[in-house]
Amino acid sequence: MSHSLENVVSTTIVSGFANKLLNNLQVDVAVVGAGPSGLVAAKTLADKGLKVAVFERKLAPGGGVWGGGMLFNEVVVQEEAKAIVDEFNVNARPIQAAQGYYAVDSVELASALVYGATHAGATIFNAISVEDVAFSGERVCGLVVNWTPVERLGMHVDPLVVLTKAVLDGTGHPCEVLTMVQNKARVKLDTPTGQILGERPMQAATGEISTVENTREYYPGIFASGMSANNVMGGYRMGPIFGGMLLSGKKAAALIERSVRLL
Ligand code: 48H
Repeated sequence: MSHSLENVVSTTIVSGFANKLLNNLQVDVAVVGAGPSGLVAAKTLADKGLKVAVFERKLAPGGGVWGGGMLFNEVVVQEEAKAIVDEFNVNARPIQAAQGYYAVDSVELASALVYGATHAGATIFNAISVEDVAFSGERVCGLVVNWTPVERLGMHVDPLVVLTKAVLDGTGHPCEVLTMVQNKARVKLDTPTGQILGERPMQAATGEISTVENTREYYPGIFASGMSANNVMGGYRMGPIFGGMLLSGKKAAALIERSVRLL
C-alpha cells in the first residue's frame, strides 16, 4: 500500500510522540516547570547521564525569562552566574554602572536554556500540567499529569502518572508542587513551621542569595528551586535579576544527583 505524504507526516508525529512519552513514563528526575532554574537543573542532570523529563504547562518553555523586566526583553545576571551563562553560549554585556553585573537579551537566554536542556538529553513535555503527585509510603514517587487545555477547559478527563525517583518543583512564584503536597497529602514540609512560609516583597540582593540558600529537599523526594524555593522558605523577590535562578538550578541538580544515586 502506498502512503501519501500527509499520512507519513501524521504517522511519524504520532509514533514519535508516543515513543517519547512511553520512554518517559519512568524517569530518574521529573522537573515541574521549564523556567530558568528548572532548565539549568534539567541540562545539568542530563549531562550527568540521568533520565530527565520536564513538564511545562505553557506551550513555550522558558518561564519568566522571555518577558525580561516589564516586557523590556533584557535581564540582568551577576558575576557568580556568568559561568552558567557562558556554558549555555549566551552573550553577556558588562554593565558599567554596576561592576560584576551583566545585561543579557532575554530571548537569547530563554531559547539557549531550552536548547541546552533538550540538547543535553532532557525531554521537555510542553502544554502538559502537573495536577497532583503520587505517593509510595512516605515518599513522593510520581507526578500526575494532564494536558493543559484539559486543565484550562475544566474537562473531566482522568490524568496519567509518571514515576520518578525525584521531583524538582521549579514552578516559580506559586510553588505548585509543594502546595499540592502540603494541602492534599497534609504532611509537614521541612520548614520552620512545617508549612509554606510565603514569598516576601522585593529586596533584590538578599533575594538573590536566599534563592540559592533555599534550594533544597523539602519533603522526601521533592526539591524546590528558583522562586518556588523562595516562596516555600519565605525568601525575598528580586525582580529581573536571573543569576540566582541559574545558580539555584545548578544547586538543585547537585543535590538531586546525590540523592538519586543513593537510592
Ligand atoms: C507544569 C508548571 C506548573 C504545573 C507552573 O517562574 P519560572 O520562570 O521559574 P523560576 O523559579 O525558574 O524563575 C523565576 C523567574 O522567572 C521569576 O519569576 C523571577 C526572577 N521573579 C522575580 C520577581 O521579583 O518577580 O517558570 C516556572 C514555570 C512556568 O513556565 C510555568 O508555566 C510552569 O513553571 N508551571 N508547569 N505544571 N503545575 N506550575
